[in-house]
Amino acid sequence: MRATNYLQSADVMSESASISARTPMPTLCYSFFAVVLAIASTESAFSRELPAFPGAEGYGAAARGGRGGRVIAVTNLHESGPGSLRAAIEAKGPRIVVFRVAGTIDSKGKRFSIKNDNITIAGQTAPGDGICLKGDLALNANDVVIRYIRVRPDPVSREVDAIFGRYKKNIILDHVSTSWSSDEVLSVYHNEYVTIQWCLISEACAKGDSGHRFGGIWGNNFGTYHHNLIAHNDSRNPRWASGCGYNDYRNNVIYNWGYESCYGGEARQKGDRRNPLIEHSTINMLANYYKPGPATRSEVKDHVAKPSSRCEGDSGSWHVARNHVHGFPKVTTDNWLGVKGNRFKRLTEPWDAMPIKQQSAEEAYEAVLVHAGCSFPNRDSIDARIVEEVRTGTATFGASGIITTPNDVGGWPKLKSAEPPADTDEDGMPDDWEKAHDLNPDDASDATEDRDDDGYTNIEEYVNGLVTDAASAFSQ
Ligand SMILES: [Ca+2]
Ligand SMILES: [Ca+2]
Ligand SMILES: [Ca+2]
Ligand SMILES: [Ca+2]
Repeated sequence: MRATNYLQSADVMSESASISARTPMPTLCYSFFAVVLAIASTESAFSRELPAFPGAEGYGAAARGGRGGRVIAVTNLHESGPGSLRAAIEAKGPRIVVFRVAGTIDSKGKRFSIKNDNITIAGQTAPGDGICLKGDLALNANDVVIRYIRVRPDPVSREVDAIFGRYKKNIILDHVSTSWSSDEVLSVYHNEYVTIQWCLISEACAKGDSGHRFGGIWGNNFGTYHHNLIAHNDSRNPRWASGCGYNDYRNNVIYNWGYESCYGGEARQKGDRRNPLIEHSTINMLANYYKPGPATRSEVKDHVAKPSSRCEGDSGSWHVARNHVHGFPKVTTDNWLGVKGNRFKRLTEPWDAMPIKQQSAEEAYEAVLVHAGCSFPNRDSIDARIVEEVRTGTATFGASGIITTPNDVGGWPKLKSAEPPADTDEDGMPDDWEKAHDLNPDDASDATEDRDDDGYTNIEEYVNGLVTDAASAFSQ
């Protein structure tokens, strides 16, 4: 099923084409149409059909991010001010954020909030050990592309989700590591056209001694979630939002949930503010890998999901198949045995979602453990430990892996910085890379040009080329 906004340009074009075919027109008018068609076609290729980056998959993949906008370099780790991440985030207009420094950026308890549309945050450009935000990040904008950062807030200051976003569209999160919230770790729901891929969602903390140690609320009308690792959270792994629309969840790894794996997915949201309302939840959960751990209560170890409804007619529609439930061969063979309760409608076939490069649950388990999270240039000690715990079926800290504060696991790891590559004209592309690609290291205007006319601007080619396309890595 294709989303309507992918089709707008095509619809306009076919309408124009049929008018021009039916109606004899003077040459001048025809040329005008040809130009309009050419522009419409370029616009379509540039903004909607081109993936945000090679390896971007699913409904958020067409997010434009900061393409064509200015390059803003983060040059220090300050909480705010010139050269800070906050200044880059709060800037207006399309922008591609690159990093000339690595380390932990302490927000001093003040939320990082993206309020202006069209931003790409290219964490993979950071030298050394890369970037960690010690603070929470809100996505209050459209066309957002975020790659290769860590978001680990201090949950003591107030109730926080590491990443939160609602009511927007065209968002893709790729290789982002999140942890240590006091509500959910990563909650992105009631948006449209969203992909969350190759992210690591772990170690929800508590507000005080008890409370919400939750993975996330997910569910966006046309949402894709694949190859994420969700580990060491009590529940909401994830919680599907009420009235979440069409969602496709594949090839994720879920480890060491506490008292519930996944639930939710009611048809309607109470007090829904969206217009038009979305009054269904239609959910595919395919080829995911469930591995209960030491914190997983015995009565929920075989739970793939426990769908919710609040009243008659409030059930969502679920298709659940080909998931592997570690230690439960019967549930692995017949996944419906792991879908608990009766508050759902069973879909015998998945809804027709945009395809991804799909693997079996067992293959996805291996790929996720290698690639998920902020794995370039290397994982930090938090993610490295969590991946090892998943692999060995263990937990090191807290109550069998369920923790209360970041102090339980040693807090924010030290991230080494390093000298960034020389970039004389400060356009985000290093001198050496520019020379190797016939660009001008003394002219910043070439960053937004497209030397090979493939739709990706030169600066995008530089930032995309730094990292492996994880999907291609396993499909070759
Ligand atoms: Ca929340
Ligand atoms: Ca340059
Ligand atoms: Ca240049
Ligand atoms: Ca190009």
